[in-house]
Amino acid sequence: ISASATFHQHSHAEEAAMVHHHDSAPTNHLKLVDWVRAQQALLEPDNVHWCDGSQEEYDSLVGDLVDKGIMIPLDSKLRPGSYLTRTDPADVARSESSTFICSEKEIDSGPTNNWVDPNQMRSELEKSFRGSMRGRTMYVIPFSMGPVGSPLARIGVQVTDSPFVVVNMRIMTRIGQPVLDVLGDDKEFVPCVHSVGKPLEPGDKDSLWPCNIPERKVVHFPESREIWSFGSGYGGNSLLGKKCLALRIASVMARDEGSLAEHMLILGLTSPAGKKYYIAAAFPSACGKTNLAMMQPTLPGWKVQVVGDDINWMKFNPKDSRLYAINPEAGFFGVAPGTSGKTNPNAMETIQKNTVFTNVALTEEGDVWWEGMTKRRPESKVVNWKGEVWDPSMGDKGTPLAHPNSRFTVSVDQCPAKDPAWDDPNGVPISAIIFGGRRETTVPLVFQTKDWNHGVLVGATVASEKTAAAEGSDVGQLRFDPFAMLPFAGYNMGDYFGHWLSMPSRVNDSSQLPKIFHVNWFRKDTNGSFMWPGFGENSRVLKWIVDRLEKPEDRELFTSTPIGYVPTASSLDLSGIEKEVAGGVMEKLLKVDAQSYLSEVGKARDYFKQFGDRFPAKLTKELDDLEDRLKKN
Ligand code: GTP
Ligand code: SPV
Ligand code: MN
Repeated sequence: ISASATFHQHSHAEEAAMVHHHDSAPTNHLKLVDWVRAQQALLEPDNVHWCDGSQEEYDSLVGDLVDKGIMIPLDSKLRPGSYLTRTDPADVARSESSTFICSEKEIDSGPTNNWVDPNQMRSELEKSFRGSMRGRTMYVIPFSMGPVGSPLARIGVQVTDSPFVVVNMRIMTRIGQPVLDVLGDDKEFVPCVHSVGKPLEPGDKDSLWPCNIPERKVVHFPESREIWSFGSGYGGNSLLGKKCLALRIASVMARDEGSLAEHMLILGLTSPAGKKYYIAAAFPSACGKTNLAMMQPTLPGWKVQVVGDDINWMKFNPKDSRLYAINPEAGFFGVAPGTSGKTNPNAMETIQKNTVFTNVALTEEGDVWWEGMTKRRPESKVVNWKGEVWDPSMGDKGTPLAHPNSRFTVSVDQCPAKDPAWDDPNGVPISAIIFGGRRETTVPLVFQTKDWNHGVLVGATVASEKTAAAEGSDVGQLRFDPFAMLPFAGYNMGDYFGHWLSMPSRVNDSSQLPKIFHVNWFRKDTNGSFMWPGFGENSRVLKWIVDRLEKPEDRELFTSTPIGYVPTASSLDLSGIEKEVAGGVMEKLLKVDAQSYLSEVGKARDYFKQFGDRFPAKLTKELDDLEDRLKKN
């Protein structure tokens, strides 16, 4: 770790305090021990607790949180080992406006990230963090992103003053002693500092969800590979292994190493003939990754198994030129609303026990409820996500009982559809990459790109209607979200496009490159209803993708259009849903309207201007070629 990991110079009094604080660190890693001591001196916690990751430790933390009323136990028969937590109503989603990439040069953070000069940011952090853990315990969480000891895994160490964060980190990542063992005496780790930002002075009463919204900031130093998060306890802002390390910092590491760190699910797809394919897919937040990764296909004979539902690290193997992927996480932090036995039965089974729910509603029976879990609201009293009682006589009024970004935290291990190779330390070979977003109009159900570079253009032009996964009043508005990485790329997005374009030059046999597709489950009709049934029915699209992989020469399967290869009406297996998509629905879902697409090209051109000379010329050429094809159409 660079010296900058400890921006704080110790005073004599603090040095003395450190000597007296002879906490027994369960490691001989001197840099780690030093770093923890430095954080202790800065943050001034009452105690330091090194997490061993054991069940006893988990149970004891949960016990305390239950005693304090922070975690509400659910009915032990209906939902054993499960809890509900309500956050502060102002701390319910990722806060993109307070997320920073503090590279040494502003240009390296790029136009799509917030940037503050690192020196200035360090002094702001110093002000916020100094003494911020007073009256609290500092937990030290060694964690591995990826199977412990895997050549593809990376290690982080997070200090936090939130026991709730420790509980969630234990579900979402691999933590504790086994990680310290791999770290040995001198292996590298990413230092992660998190504080809810609410020190307690003697006599202060703690709140159920301490946070500090006015001073909230989630800060990344890409060169020294550090993460500092202040003032929020919400998932993506506080579980620092997830978006902060596994995407923002890991994307920078991947750039430097020639690999990829992506906001993608990974699924294993088995055809009726028994052939298995691994597929990765990037959709923006709350646009269907968890649902696709856990899908129960409605097409007979097909099977989907989940490797990961949110983050994907990929690297080419020089031996076979194939792209191998691991899921760096060990849990799901999934969107609750819309999850039901009909839409996602595998998720429903996964969250039957040992699950932490955040900001969902609580029923009279002591179970959870959210919009879309059942067709109608419960027949009896419910406590909504804010802790207010609602009863059926009060009617619907359009205010949801669960927050639209309410979530469940649960381990992958509990998922009945987990892939046998989900935690294979060597990863799984990817055959296809899918991009997608929420698009009411214009974008067809599915198309295949012409080649890798065209695929990169399609990734770079992903646009999606905003969801509740990020704060803001602009839910539903269309925004560009390149590669679904807009909030997660840790460096200049123009360079990121260039990195993707460089992939073919990294393999000996470019015929092994994954094929690139784009999907859209979210087309709407004039009444505002979804035109495509989605969820398990998306297996029909996966089948077409496999057909394209297996029979690239089969002319019956596709029409060549300016935007790429679109299925012919007869090449999609619609058996059983013919009625649902009758009356011209399929024609609309598969139509490529050159005029609408030309307007997309214009918007993309404007959007790309901000990248200036960091924008790859190859991608400009791809865009020009697309425009030519559309004009000739
Ligand atoms: P993050 O965890 O935020 O990255 O989200 P995600 O991409 O994993 O999205 P998720 O699968 O949780 O889905 C988000 C919302 O979209 C849920 O309310 C789903 O019910 C809904 N959804 C997912 N797939 C489909 C689909 O095929 N059709 C429709 N209409 N809705 C879908
Ligand atoms: C997302 O917003 O893409 C999530 C949830 O997966 S969070 O971990 O909060 O970022
Ligand atoms: Mn996500």
